[in-house]
Amino acid sequence: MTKNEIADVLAEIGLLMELKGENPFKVRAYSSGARAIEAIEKEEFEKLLAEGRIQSVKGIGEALAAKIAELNATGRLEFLDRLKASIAPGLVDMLKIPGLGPKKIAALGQVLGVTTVAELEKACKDGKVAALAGFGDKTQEKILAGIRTREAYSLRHIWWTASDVAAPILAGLRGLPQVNRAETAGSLRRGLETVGDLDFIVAATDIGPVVEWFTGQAGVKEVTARGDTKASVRLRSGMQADLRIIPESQFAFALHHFTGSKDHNVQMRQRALDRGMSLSEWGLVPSAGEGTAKEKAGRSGSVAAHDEKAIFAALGLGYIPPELREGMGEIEAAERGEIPRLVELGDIRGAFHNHTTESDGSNTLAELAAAAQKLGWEYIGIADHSKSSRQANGLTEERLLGQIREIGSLNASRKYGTRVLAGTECDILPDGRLDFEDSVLARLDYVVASIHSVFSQDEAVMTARIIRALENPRTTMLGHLSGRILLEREPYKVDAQKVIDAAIANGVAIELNASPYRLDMDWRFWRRAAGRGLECAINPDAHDTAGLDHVRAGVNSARKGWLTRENVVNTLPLAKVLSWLERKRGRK
Ligand code: DGT
Ligand code: CA
Ligand code: CA
Ligand code: ZN
Repeated sequence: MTKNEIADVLAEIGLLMELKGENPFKVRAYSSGARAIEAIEKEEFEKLLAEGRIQSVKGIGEALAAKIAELNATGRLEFLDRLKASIAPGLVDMLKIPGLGPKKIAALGQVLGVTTVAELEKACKDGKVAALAGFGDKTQEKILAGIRTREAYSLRHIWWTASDVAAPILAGLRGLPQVNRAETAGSLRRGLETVGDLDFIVAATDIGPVVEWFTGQAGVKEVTARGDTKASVRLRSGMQADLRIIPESQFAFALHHFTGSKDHNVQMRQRALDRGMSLSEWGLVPSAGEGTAKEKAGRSGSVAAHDEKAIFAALGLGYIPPELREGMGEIEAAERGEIPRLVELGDIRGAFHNHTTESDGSNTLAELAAAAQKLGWEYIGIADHSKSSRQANGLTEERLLGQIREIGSLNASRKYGTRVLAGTECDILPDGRLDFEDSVLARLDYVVASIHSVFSQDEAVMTARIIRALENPRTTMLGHLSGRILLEREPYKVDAQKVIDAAIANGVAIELNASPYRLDMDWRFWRRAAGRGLECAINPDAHDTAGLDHVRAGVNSARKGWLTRENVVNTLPLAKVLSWLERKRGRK
C-alpha cells in the first residue's frame, strides 16, 4: 500500500469510529495520524517503515504504528474489517448524503434508532429529525434534499469507471468464435461524462453461446433479462449492462441506433422521413409499401450499409463522430460538410496542471518527468497548490522558489527528454486576489488560478471574484471553473458565460480539467466559447503518475465540445508553447 492509501485507511477508521459514537480522543488519534502521514515525504515514510521507526513521527502511537505495519505488509487490516462489520451498513451509506456528517449520523442512530437511508427518509418526513436537539427544520430539509441527490447520483457512474468495466467485456465478446463484430454503444461510446448503463452491440453467427458467455461472466451479480437476441445483467460493480445481438447486415444500423443520443436519433429519423425513408435499428428502408421496417430491411429499395459512414452518406451527410451525436447541431453541420477534425489523444504533446509530493501528489517531480517522457510528451508542467490550500499542503513562497530551482537543475541535467515547466495552481482568495505576490508569480512559467475555498458565495460575488483573478496579468489560465465533482459535489454558483467573456477579453485560457471526476469546464460551453476565441488547456490535474493518463477523459470531453487541435494549447510543440507562455507573460 502507498503512503496515501494508508493515510486514507486511517482517516476512514476515524470516520467510522466517529459514526459509532466512540470516544472523541480515539477518533482524533486516527484522523490526526492520517494527516501526520500525509504530511511526511514518501521516501522518509518508506525509510521509517523499513527501519521500524514509524512511531518517531509525532502523532503516531503504538496502536497506529502496528496498524500501519499490518497495512504495509498485507494490504489489509483486520481491525478495519471488524469495525466495518460492527456498524449497520445503512449508517455508512448515510455518509454519502450531502450535508450529513458522522456526528449527526451517530446521533440519528442512537436517538431515533434509524439504521437505513429509507428509515431516515421516513423519520424526516414524519418531522422526527427536526425535533431532535441540534437539528431543526432546516437541517431536516437539507437531509431530505441530500437523500434525493444521492439517489439520482447512485444511478449513474463516471465515464472512466464505466469504460474500465466495459473494456474486458468488449474484449471477451470479441474473443468468442461466434462473434464477427462487437462494439460498445450508448453514452459510453459518446464519451458522456457520466454513464447510466453499458450497451454492447454484437454481430454473431450463433446467438446462444454469446448470451451464455455474457450472462455467465465472473462479474455478473444477477441476470435481469434474457431474450432471443438480447440480455441484460447487473454487475457486481452495481452497473447494468445490455447486450444486443443482430445479424451482420444490420450491425451498422443497430450500432448507430443504440449509440444515440435519443435527440440525435429523433433528428436523423426525421431527416430520413423527409426523404421518403424510414430509419431504425433494423435499417434504412422506403417508408411506402407493405410491411414493418424490420421486414423491409434487406429487401429491394433498402439501403445496405457496412458501417455508419454509409448510413450518414445515404442521408446526404458527412460522418459524425459519436461524441458529437447529442442533437446539438451536428446534423446541420454535417449537411454543410462542416464537421471539424476533432482533437485526438495523439495530438497532445504535454500538460500543465499536475501535482507532486511537494503538495498533495504522491509522486515526485522526477517521477512525473519520467512518466511524461514515457508518454512521449515534450513538456510537463508542475502546478502544485499554493500556501492558502493548507489541506493540500500548499507551498509557501520559499518552498515554491525551491521547487523552481529544482526544476531548473532537473532541466539542466537533461536527464529526461521531457522539459519540465514551473507553474503553480494558485488559490484565488475570497476577494479575487491571488495567493502569491506578483514578485513570486513573475518567477514562474505560468499560473493556473483556481478556487479551493469559500464555495458558498452567491453567484454575483463568486463571478466577480473569478473575473478579478482573470484580470490579474499573471494569470495564464483558469483552473476547474465550476468546482463540481461529478456525482458527488454540485458546482458552486457562478455565471460561466461572464467568466468566459472575461477570459477572452483578458487573453486568459480556461482549462478543461481532465480528471474524470471533474471534466470542468463542461463540454457544453466549449463549442461556442472556442468559436469566440477562447483557448483551452486539457489539464490532467494528476496527483500521481497514473493520473497523467486522465488526459484521455479530457480529450473525450474536448471532442464533445467540438474542439480541434487549434483550440487546445497543449497540442503545440515545445517551442511554440514556450513562445505562447512568453506572449502571455508579455501581457504585463
Ligand atoms: P445512459 O445509459 O442513460 O447513460 O444513456 P444512453 O444514451 O446510453 O441510453 P440507453 O442506454 O437508454 O440507450 C442507448 C441508446 O439507444 C440511446 O442513446 C438511444 C437509443 N434509444 C434507446 N431508447 C430509445 C428511444 O426510446 N428512442 C430513441 N430514439 N432512441 C432510443
Ligand atoms: Ca447506456
Ligand atoms: Ca441501455
Ligand atoms: Zn485544484
